[in-house]
Amino acid sequence: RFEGIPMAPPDPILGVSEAFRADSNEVKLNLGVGAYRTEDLQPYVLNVVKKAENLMLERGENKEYLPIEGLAAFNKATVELLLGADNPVIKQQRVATVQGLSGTGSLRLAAALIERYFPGAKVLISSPTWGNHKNIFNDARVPWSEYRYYDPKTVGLDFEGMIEDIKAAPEGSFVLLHGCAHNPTGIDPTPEQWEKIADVIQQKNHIPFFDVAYQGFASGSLDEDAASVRLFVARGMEVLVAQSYSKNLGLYAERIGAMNVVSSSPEAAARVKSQLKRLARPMYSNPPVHGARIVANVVGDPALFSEWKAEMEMMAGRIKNVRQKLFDSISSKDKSGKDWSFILKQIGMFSYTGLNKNQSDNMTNKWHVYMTKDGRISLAGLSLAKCEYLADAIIDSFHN
Ligand code: PLP
Ligand code: TYF
Repeated sequence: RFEGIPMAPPDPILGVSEAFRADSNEVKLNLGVGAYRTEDLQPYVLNVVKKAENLMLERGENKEYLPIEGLAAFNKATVELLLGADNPVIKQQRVATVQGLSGTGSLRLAAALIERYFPGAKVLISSPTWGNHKNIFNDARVPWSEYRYYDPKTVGLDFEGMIEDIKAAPEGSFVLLHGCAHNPTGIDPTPEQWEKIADVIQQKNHIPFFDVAYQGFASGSLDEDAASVRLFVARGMEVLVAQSYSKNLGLYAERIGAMNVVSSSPEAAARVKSQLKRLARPMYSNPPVHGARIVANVVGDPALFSEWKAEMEMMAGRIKNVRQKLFDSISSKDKSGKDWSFILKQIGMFSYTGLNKNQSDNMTNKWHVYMTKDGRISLAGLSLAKCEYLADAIIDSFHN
């Protein structure tokens, strides 16, 4: 009976927003969830999204069910955006693409595929990683273990550790990689390091599994941010790629993304696609249409597409500006001699501050700065005007 069901713990990231809403102090700052805000700290709907929605209204598009695999125009646009329109694997029909329920749903679908067709295979995930990765594989009953990624001593990548752990994993494991703007650390491998990662993955017959949640948000360039994925695909490898449009098109609540499986032949791709559809059907039957149409319209229209790129650069640029201002504020205020340059080295939406749990608690309890307990702050939720205040809070908490 229901009386026996225990209370579930809150989500470590989305739970932060709940705590933020409950705080009545005016100085409060929500740096928990990775969601873009304007300089006035308001949510932002991209102009290209509004334009695409107007077009859709004018056309009077209907609300009939989509096929299980999603909107054809979206699936074409999304794989071309990821791999480049002239990528040979697309022409060779070696990619199985299905629309998914954003990044999370797409990852979950791939996890179900792994559980069904690679029983016992392990997924290697970075330590640390986005909190939901472990939940996704746990719920899909896919075993996972961690590879070293972040080195607190250098506040950088533990590249040697990463390579050793990938080498030591059982042959044929799946290696989950963040395509760009690693969440939560903001630290990505260099192009040379990506080559070496691809080398060991190939040697060990592992399967690379990319999570691409920030294409266009790391460098401001869609192509540059997909370079890691394209490098693996260019080697002829089989690759899994989950995509999300939550961040780069600001479509968080529309739940739009895709799962792409680059296979060794068109026949294998067709079979994989049929199985992805079979897995989707009893879970959610077919995906929502609204976000898919927005993406298809924006990517499919040259004028909207270039406007989107400009808006993405604007968003990425605003985050870079607050990153610089935060660094300037902290370095001028802090007299301890601590090296804060890691703030500038990290990329994407987040800064991984190195604040421990107690220090993070001090940020929230004393300063009303809401953030995750791993020391991550979302710079997308920070304004230039609040950098000085945040610098005071961080310095106080560090030397606390
Ligand atoms: N993967 C990573 C690394 C993320 O940071 C996120 C959050 O944006 C996601 C996946 C999935 O988010 P969504 O389900 O909103 O696409
Ligand atoms: O890391 C983040 O903040 C984003 C948003 O269950 C997010 O990826 C956080 C938690 C979650 C889903 C999305």
